[in-house]
Amino acid sequence: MYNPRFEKETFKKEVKHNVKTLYRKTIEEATPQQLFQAVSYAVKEVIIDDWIATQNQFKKDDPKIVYYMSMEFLMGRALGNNLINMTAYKEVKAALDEMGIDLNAIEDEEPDPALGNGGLGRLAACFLDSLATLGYAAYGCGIRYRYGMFKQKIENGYQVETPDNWLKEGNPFELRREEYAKEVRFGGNIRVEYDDSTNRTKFVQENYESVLAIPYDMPIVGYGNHHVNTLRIWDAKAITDFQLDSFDRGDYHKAVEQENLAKTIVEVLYPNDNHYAGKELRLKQQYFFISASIQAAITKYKKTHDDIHKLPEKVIFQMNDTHPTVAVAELMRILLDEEELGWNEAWDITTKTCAYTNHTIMAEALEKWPIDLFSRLLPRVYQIIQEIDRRFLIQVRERYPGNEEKVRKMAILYNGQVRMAHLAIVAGFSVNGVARLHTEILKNQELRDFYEMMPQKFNNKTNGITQRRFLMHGNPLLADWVTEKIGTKDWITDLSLMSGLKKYADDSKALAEFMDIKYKNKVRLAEYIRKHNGIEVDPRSIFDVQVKRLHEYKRQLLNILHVMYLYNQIKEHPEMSFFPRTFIFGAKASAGYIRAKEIIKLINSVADIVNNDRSINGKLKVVFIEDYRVSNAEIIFAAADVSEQISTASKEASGTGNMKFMLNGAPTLGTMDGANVEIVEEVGMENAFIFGLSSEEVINYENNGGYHPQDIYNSDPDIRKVVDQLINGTYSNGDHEMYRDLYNSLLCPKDGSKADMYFILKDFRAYAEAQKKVEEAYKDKERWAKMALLNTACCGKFTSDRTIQEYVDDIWHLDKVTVEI
Ligand code: T68
Repeated sequence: MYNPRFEKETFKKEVKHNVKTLYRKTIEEATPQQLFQAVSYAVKEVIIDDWIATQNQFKKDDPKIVYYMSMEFLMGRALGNNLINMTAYKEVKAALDEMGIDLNAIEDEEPDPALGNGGLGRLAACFLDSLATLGYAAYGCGIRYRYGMFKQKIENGYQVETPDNWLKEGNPFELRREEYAKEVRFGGNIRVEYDDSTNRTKFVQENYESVLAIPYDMPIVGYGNHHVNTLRIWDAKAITDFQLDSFDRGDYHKAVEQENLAKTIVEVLYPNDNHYAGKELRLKQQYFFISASIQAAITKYKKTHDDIHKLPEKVIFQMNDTHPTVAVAELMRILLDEEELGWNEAWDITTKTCAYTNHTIMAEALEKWPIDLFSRLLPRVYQIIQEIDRRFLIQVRERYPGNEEKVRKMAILYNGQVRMAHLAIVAGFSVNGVARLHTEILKNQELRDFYEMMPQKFNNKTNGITQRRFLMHGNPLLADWVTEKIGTKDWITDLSLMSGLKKYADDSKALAEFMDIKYKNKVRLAEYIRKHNGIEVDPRSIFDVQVKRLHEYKRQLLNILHVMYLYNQIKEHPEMSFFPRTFIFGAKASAGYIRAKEIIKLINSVADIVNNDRSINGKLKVVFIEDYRVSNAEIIFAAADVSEQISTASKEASGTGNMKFMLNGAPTLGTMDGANVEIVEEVGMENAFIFGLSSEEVINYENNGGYHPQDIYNSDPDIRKVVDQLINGTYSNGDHEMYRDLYNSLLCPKDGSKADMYFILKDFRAYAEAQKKVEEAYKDKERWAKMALLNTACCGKFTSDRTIQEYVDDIWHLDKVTVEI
């Protein structure tokens, strides 16, 4: 047993006790939410012991620590995951059963912490899980947003956003740690002082506004090893007036201003994925959590080490995209102004401590802050960036004498902007992409100049996902079956063992069992859909699933246009053989992304018409799952037959949903993009459905001004019919304007962009053919079962345990910690 406190009678007592002391109630009287809280506090009690033990072990071993700096952590619910990782899920479920409490129902009471948009935030969460499981010392550093990712409602087919007040009932797993608060300063001016006694120039920030950053710690429980790391997310509080400079004391105006700053700074997560909006408050958020986190890391380091020069031996700051990149300048500021080091010493330390991960090549996602805004908000940090840039450009000119074009292309400060990616590359010792193809594109296209000048910095770390959440928790039936078949539970921490399933690829009995589990999971999803959408879907139909953020490059539009095409085919040829299909979508659109919202409306309009057309005998169903998020994702992956990964080649850096589908036995229908390339390499071309332009072809077209979608429209009547249906009222109650913008985007955009930028019509036929192959394959039950099983069997590479081990080996060089209990 993991911990005697999970022993049935002990645990039951604990829960009863909590219900009594927290709510003055009995188990029978408590509401489900109260039961969730009481159970969670009982679990937290156990976690805390391990948490303390882990910290004590750190004190003894003094391991190198990675600080994973991220604006986003899309954690998902904690209760079930913590129980899984403490290997106590089944015991606790049984104990609660005896009390008449259903653990699953209790889990559903937990708000789904959604402090992230999509892949980038969820990757951070998977990484924390793997770091703790592998026994490395790590902190996640982020922001405790009062409101996470908005809740999505669909009203009349349109997305409506409502606030995600996730802290409403209190978060039982967090600890507020007021005593570790740090001050963060914004604005004002820098006074330069010369100190004769030390011969040093001092830079003093004055007339600034400041806030107090208060950390909240959440435990990150490793699997079965008593290792508990910390996710530290910062809240903001006004600095009360007695802490103001004497000059400002009693300045009412200033006091109110600081209250407001504190309140707004952590108010809400920006709901844009792969898009840079350039909002001042966003930059404040970035500096706020970075300054607090770096200060805290330095304080912690100095407690037990007296030589700041050796910081790189004990500390790594990994920057999750450019959002935390201000970290390099903040670290320089602390080393220069507070530790009083010289520039070269400070630069040496910084460039050995900071590393950068790139997650996108989409131009619109690149962070370029206007210099006037940046220098006004962060005057000292800006000065430091100027100096970094000045020194860097000297090197560029040395390397490329007379090549001012290079200087312009590579400068950090250019054209009135601070290019955050350039800063991250110049100051980081490592620059990594998130899938092999993505890293190659970075090296050969987007970051070519930097790669040429500093090739040693560039490396690839193909993303991964945690099997603890996405198989054990999300798909317990399959998890147990895998354990039985390969005869060990060790896949939980060594996913390469999944290859032990390969020997069942031709075993009819095993295949039938595998498909029976899939069927049960489809029934579970069908029930979810009936409850939440009021739509009946047939679990015997093919569940064809595309769940991810809504973005033009991810091409949900291609998917729904193809559904429209299939519907036309069925109507025109009622006699044609057609295997029943359920197309399932789930996607949030950024609140301001109009075209993405039009696509959601279109999907729902098509669903309305198709689902209510009795004449097609339910052959085709379309479902848009409202409020796609981590908790329902677990149910969706488990139930999928087909994994739609159909981004325009070169655009999806990696994708991680693709890996979750694969793990759960859903073959990929996709383009050769991101990690799809590596998925196919693992599972074999014959066990996936690959179609469409290659990334080279796409890049080629792009470099030559695009292509002519009109030609396809003119020559292919099926495609023309579908495209015309966007503006002939078929899906809009006769309204010809509702989808005009989507129609225009394909043929003749009004905003000056290229027609069909994402090659939807270009790839349409290839997609339709690949879909036809899916149907053929599915009709052959054994063949399909074999494909599905082989996907699960070949997914070993895509665990985040492997990814983290690669980061450790190549970039972080952390020490393993064994927590002694
Ligand atoms: C995703 N990026 C990539 N960005 O699109 C995906 N962006 O291919 C990759 O698998 C994943 O990162 C993990 O590497 C994002 O999710 C954002 O969410 C984002 C958020 C704010 C600003 C820009």
